[in-house]
Amino acid sequence: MGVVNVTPDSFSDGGRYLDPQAAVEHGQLLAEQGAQILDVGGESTRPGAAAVPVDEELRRVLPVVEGLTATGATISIDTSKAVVAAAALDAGAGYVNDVTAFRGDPGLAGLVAERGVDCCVMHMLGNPRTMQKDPRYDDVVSEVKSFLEERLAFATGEGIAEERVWLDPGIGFGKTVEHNLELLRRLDEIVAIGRPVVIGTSRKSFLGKLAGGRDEGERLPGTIATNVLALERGATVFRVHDVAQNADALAVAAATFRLDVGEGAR
Ligand code: HH2
Repeated sequence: MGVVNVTPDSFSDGGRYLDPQAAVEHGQLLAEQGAQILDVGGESTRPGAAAVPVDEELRRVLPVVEGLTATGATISIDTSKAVVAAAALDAGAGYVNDVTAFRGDPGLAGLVAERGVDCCVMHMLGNPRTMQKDPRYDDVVSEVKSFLEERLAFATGEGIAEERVWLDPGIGFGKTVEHNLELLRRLDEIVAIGRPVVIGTSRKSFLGKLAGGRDEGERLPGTIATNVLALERGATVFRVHDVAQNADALAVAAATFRLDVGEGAR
């Protein structure tokens, strides 16, 4: 899954693809590099990010969803708003990625059910404005697992077919460095829920801290290390900014583990 951030303030590439044409070209490049899904988002979720009004989010993402759909790409819309998701699905998106796991907008789960599309529900402690302020768990893995099981039950209760739901432990969303590492170390426990697991470590700050203080552009080696470990523990979707390098690393790792990484992977 390649990240296409149409935002001025995303933590690692804010402002680079705010122009729709630049975002479409970037998405096309990621698809050529091996991304099977392009995750288009118009609202940053970085700690402390400002909320984006619906009209502005629509203005950012719709031309990009339309432009990338025209190239034949599979599009995921990274939003928590039902109005934005509905417009993106109308414009050709086929997948909804909601970092609030259907807690942000009461209409979103029903929309996903009605349209019969795939969705990703992610764990987050609190909200982006508060989540990194002293997050605490008794056992981060069992608490994230219980949350995802509860959200899966909620989604199916809203009429979404279970086979349409993917799960994401939400690396960096209300987690310390040690919480992120524990989730990666014991990712098999999340995989055991029985749904595909999405993992999003790409360029995140814990990788910079662990490598002695690397900034966003220098976190690719750490990203690859975590993705290879997550693959070995059963993750199947890797949300990344640097598709070419992650795809190569995952292809080699998958061949070594004798895993089938699916059609389109090199
Ligand atoms: N991480 C980000 C955004 N959306 N969705 C899922 N399912 N999993 C993630 O880990 C995830 C996500 C944050 O990364 P990015 O989009 O690059 O940054 P920003 O939120 O600042 O735009």
